[in-house]
Amino acid sequence: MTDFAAIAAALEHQAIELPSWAFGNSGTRFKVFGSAGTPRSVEEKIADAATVHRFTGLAPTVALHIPWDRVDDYAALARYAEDHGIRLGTINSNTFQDDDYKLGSLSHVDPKVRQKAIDHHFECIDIMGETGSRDLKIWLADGTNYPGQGDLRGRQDRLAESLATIYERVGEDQRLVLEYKFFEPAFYHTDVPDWGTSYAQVAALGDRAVVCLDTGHHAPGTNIEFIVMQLLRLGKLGSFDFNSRFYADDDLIVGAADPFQLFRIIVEVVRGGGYGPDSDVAFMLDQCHNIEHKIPGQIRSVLNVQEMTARALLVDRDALAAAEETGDVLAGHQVFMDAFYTDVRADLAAWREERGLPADPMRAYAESGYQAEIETARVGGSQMSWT
Ligand code: PSV
Ligand code: MN
Ligand code: MN
Repeated sequence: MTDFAAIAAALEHQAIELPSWAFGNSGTRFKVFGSAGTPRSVEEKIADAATVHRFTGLAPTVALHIPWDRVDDYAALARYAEDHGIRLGTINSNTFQDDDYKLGSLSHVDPKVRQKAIDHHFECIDIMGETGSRDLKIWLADGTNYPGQGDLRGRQDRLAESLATIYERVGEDQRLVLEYKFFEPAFYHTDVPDWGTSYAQVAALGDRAVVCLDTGHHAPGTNIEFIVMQLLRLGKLGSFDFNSRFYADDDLIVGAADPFQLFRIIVEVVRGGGYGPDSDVAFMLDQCHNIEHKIPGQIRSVLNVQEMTARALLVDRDALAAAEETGDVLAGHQVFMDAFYTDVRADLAAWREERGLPADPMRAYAESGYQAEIETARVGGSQMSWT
């Protein structure tokens, strides 16, 4: 039995949620580039997400963002997704594109603004009831640009109160997932800047409140796998937003900037029980960019996650433990690096073929004609964009 054969079955459990916003036009603060074939409706975004799943078998759910993906009938939307072979997943709230939230949302000094933001989350929870979604994901743009602009402690207290009000509505089988980000759009301080703050806030709420770790939301040089270990240890790692970054929140293709970091992160996920049928840790992408085609960009990302998962599963745990126990620094390091350097691409291609999937999903997509089809069909109407 080859090493790969020993881990092949474990790969069956992999499911990576796609963000609906990855399929709309996106850009930078300088420009949003339009591109041919961009969805004009939520349904077209879902059809594109389903296409990623069809070619990879890795992305059975798609996350929605409200109000970008607001529709009249969510049950019908859920059926539409199912007809296309996928399901609706996490519901993301949005309190960063309304003038009322200029100085904050859930932490705002004005109770009327806080209530508006809370009501928006109630709407999201209602939607979750209709779509059958488990997770409400909250990322807040709340923060300040200047020392003296806001009372840091007061903002934290108001945030806690707002979150508690939202949490009361979260169903027994649902979760509140709080994402952190160290800066941007606020530049002096962010109200949920780091895993510790997110942890402190969700720990005060209860068992069904957990942390979302977006790999792009840390200062350069941060040891992200340590955070993964700690959150798993504390039972509070709810989900990942995978992407990669060279500088800040770049939202680039997963594993493009630092494949070794992705490996180290997934090694800790596996080590901490965050991978497999018994784990509640949700793998998601938060990758959207403006220069590559959206669908193959997502295909590339989910394949990169799968490839790194396979390599992480290949770590010889017994040999590693023995080396760690005996203080054999170089042996431990070698075990780790042997797994990282194992080329699993041919094995994964065979694994896919055995399951009726294309051996090379990137190529299969390129040859499928889907891109040309949507570029021809999707003319007129207004293309959807991130902002
Ligand atoms: C903003 O930084 C952000 O990229 C967060 O990572 C969210 O997950 C995403 O937007 C969607 O709201
Ligand atoms: Mn994110
Ligand atoms: Mn982000």
